Amino acid sequence: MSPVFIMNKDDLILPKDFPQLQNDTFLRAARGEETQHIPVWCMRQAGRYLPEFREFRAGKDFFDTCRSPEACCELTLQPLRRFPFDAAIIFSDILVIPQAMGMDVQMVSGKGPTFTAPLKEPEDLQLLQAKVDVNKELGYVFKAITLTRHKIEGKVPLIGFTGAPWTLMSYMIEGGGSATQSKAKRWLYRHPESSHMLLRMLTDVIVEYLLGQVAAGAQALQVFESHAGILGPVEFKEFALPYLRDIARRVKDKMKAAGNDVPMIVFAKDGHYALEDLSQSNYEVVGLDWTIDPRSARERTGGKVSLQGNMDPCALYAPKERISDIVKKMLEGFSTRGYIANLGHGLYPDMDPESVGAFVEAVHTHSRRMTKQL
Ligand code: 1CP
Repeated sequence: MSPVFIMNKDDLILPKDFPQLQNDTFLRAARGEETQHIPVWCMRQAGRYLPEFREFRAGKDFFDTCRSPEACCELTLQPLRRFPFDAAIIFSDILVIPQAMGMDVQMVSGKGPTFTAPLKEPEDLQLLQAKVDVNKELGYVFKAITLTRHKIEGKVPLIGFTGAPWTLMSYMIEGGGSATQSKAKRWLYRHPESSHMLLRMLTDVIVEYLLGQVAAGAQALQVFESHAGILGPVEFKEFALPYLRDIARRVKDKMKAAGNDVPMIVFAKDGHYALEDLSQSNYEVVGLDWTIDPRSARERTGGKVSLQGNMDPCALYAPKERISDIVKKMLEGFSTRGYIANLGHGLYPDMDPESVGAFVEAVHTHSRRMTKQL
């Protein structure tokens, strides 16, 4: 395993003595190497479907929790105590970046993330912090990653993450969740130059943020373009893809120079129209939502990348035996090499933890059988 380094303020590279990794299945699959079983994790595996999560979070402000390294570490570890996941994802949120750029975001119960003053006009960009000192503003995430890397005791790799520029831009303009994203899309059509300016600002912060996460101990990175589906192929090519590519290229260049090149995953939800482009964007892994057929995803990506996904999260409402059948079909569709099992999006709060256990077990059991047959 390659050693992990941390850069201090003067860019000196110091080794960090994390516990030895015991299960590298996820990292091997991300790089397209052979594995004895298919690795599995779930988006939102740290979440409200777990009673211990609800109990821990009760009465605490969401972003206060995000700012506490100890709380993030505990919430990241909770799902690992229950299920034999092959990777963990650091507990945090994509909206910490708009906060770092100076915007006020609150998590309102029953409503979700809410910006007190969303961006209204291009002039509002001047109110944003263009040069963000990520160590100062987001150092709490880096501390959470370093702490969790130690506390995870090398059981599985730890994934760091970020929101992608378009997805973050849409929240910053909409001021929260939205079905149509019409305020944000209005900018794309009415103010294309300012849109690009904002997307470039976000890209610069994201690159530094991801490098900081790797320096802190993240062993893989996932970029969430959760609002890809609201764009069409033309807008995606202009306002999302170039920034996703720029992020991967810049982060990869710097990681290689530092001798610690971790795999990167791009997850563009509902972006099936962009699958070919995404598979040629410098990411080792393309994450898929459930609207894509596994076999056609393999064909369209031409074996160039590993794939991750993509069971419909709602399939977890099915009886356990049915979950096992659905998983088996999915694994056969992707085949065992260069594949990481996951859901096509996050777990919902009303899901039964036992069904999540059945999902993980089905992936491990079926894939062990499949790899033995090869
Ligand atoms: O109080 C709570 O617990 C609120 C629920 C919750 C949780 C558990 C939110 C609010 N964020 C999170 C944690 C979170 N967010 C993680 C943790 C790690 C894990 O997955 O286990 C991650 C990776 C995210 C990323 C995130 N936040 C995304 C990208 C993934 C996706 O869902 O597409 C997005 C879009 C957000 C914004 C957000 N944060 C929370 C909510 C409810 C939302 C969506 C709001 C909306 O658009 O309606």
